Amino acid sequence: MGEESKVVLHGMWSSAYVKRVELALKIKGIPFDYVEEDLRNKSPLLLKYNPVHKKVPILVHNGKPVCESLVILEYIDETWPNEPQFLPKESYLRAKVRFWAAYIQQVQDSIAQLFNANKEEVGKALAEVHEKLRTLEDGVKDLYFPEGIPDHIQSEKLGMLDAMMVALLGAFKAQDDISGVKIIDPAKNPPVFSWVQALYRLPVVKETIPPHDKLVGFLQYLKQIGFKVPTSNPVHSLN
Ligand SMILES: N[C@@H](CCC(=O)N[C@@H](CS)C(=O)NCC(=O)O)C(=O)O
Repeated sequence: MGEESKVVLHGMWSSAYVKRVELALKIKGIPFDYVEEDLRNKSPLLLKYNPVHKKVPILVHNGKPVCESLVILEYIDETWPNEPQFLPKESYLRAKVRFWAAYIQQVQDSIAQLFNANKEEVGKALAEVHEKLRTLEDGVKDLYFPEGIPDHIQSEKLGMLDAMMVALLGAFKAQDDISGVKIIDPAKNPPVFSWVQALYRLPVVKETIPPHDKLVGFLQYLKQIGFKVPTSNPVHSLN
């Protein structure tokens, strides 16, 4: 790859936001270098490339940084228009996918709240997550799965919502072990459960998700030190 098409991803191994970008690059077949950042000791490059939020992921393309995971996904789709297209061509459908991508982000925030909740709050927080997942199921059914959720999803057909789901539920699957609650419950959200299962069967997804035991250990450590899992609301972020 020539210097003129150099892609570098600055990330952190357990970050769901980073994972969705990593997955998008792999699905599109874009070669990239990866730089692991220590978020407790941010590198001068991280601060230079993302002086506003000082967060990862950051995609650096030919020396130019792009920040914010959803913005990065769209940038990738526009810059490398090969299949799969993450967003549909038709503008109304694009708007709908963007809407539900933002909604999945909100679900992710609710799941983070669940991890942060104390024993008394957990039941209510979990019910809220399941309710939001039901809303998501209803919303994406016609758009994404007019014929129902298939057992098998091809990686050449993955879209933006798949990337969001993998990152959201993949990383947080380990939270079931920490919070002692079932976030993706086949009894409560059968379509979401099937969707995630189908995504997990893809080798590209398997190789992107952090190792389960490592993630569980990391989340346990964070819980011990009273760390609040970041949400897209800056109030709850690592700072
Ligand atoms: N809205 C951002 C959120 C990114 C984010 O919260 N990244 C976390 C890692 S999971 C981070 O870099 N935290 C560092 C900090 O908050 O200082 C996105 O979608 O990219």
